[in-house]
Amino acid sequence: MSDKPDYLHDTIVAAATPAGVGGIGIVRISGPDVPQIAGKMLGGLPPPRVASLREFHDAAGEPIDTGLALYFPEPGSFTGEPVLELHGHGGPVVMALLVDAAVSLGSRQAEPGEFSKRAFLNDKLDLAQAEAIADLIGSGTAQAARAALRSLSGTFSAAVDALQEQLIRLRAQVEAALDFPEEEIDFLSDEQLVAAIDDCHAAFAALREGTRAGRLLRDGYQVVIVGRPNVGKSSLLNLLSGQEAAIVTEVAGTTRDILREHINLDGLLVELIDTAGLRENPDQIEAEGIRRAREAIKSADAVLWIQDASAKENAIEKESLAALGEELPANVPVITIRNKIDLSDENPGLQDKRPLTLNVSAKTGAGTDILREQVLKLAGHKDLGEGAFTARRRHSDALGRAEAHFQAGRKVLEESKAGELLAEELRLAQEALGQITGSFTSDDLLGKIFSEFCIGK
Ligand SMILES: Nc1nc2c(ncn2[C@@H]2O[C@H](COP(=O)(O)OP(=O)(O)OP(=O)(O)O)[C@@H](O)[C@H]2O)c(=O)[nH]1
Ligand SMILES: [Mg+2]
Repeated sequence: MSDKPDYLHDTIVAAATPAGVGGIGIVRISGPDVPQIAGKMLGGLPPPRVASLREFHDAAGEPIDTGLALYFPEPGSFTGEPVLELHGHGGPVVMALLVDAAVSLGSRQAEPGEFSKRAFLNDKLDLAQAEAIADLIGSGTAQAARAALRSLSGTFSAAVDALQEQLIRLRAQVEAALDFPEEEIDFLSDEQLVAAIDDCHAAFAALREGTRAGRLLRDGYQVVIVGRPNVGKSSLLNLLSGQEAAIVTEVAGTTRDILREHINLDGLLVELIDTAGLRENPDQIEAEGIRRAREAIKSADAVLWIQDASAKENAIEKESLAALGEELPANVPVITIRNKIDLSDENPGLQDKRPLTLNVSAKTGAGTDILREQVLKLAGHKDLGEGAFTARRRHSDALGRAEAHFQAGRKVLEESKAGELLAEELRLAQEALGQITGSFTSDDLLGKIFSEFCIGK
């Protein structure tokens, strides 16, 4: 009897290429029944890791297609199990017939992410690496793709493991001292221990920063454009995205729904969100648009508050700015944009004012380079060069929990010299950190992570 979970004893199949029509479509089969299925569908197992031209048959022996068959024996395959890939002609019917044939010969349809999950369960990848596969496939910029590839090759996991090692050594030091309870231990006079704590502190900070940057690369930066009607919100969106994405007219209340455009700012993926102008007494449709604008603000990373520089300082505008200010989540940065300076005849650029204020013209483009720079600055986006990796919210949350335990342990040591409590907090920190790479995980967590993958991954 093997100690593998039951679901690793069956064989799974799915199309690995997207649904639709293409020159080639690939069906992937993984599990112990691969040799037997290959016997029926191909007349025998092809030689390992060599492309072999074969006729593909269904369970009744009828030909379905002719193509290349690739066989990867265990454990040197992606999943760690015997894997067979059938490269046929890329049509949806051909793919469905191949999958059906494999199913009637004893395999079952794979669940979303199940190939990657098996790779994880068979120790071919850790959890952060498995997630990086999905991130590489879904990456929105070339930088994000390179960073995801680094996560996939283990750069991020290695940084997590290194911190994990540091925590283990520190805990061993503390526990070794606790083994002599008859002596009064003054941990804080132990220079080595204090230095080890400081090192862990610095390592947490470095990993936190790397993870933050990694999330930015993966998830991008969300910027919401808000303001009163007709101030030029949609014009600015069009200018920044380089296309006529939003309708622009001189009618106040043109935009009624939320419009999203992705732009690439020096490698940073930015999602620009244009919204309905905020005003009093809107009609029913506008009111819904305004409600959506307020929703968008809640989850934004930054807000561009647009004003019309050519309009007279107006009391309503001042009031609504104050009202909006109240509504903004405290930690969302706002740039005030004074638009239409071509009409007011002012100079473009940053104004000596708080909050951050910028003069632009969406018509002439004046000042918009500085706007791009400011958004990059707010996002804290730097070219991270060769070190960057991608990370997810799940990772930064786990890292945050680990750091909180570490800091709590540090505090009890400083305040009450309680070595036992430090050791316990370090154990909890280790456990939280282990959730990133999957050395500590529950079935629920695995189910949740892999269910977000597509079928066939
Ligand atoms: N002269 C000048 N006109 C501008 C500028 N920006 C926008 N406009 C004009 O202002 C009018 C309103 O622009 P929009 O981009 O539709 O404004 P909006 O804020 O999206 O308006 P709503 O969707 O109605 O809330 C249009 O006639 C634009 O051509 C600018 O910088 N200079
Ligand atoms: Mg608009």
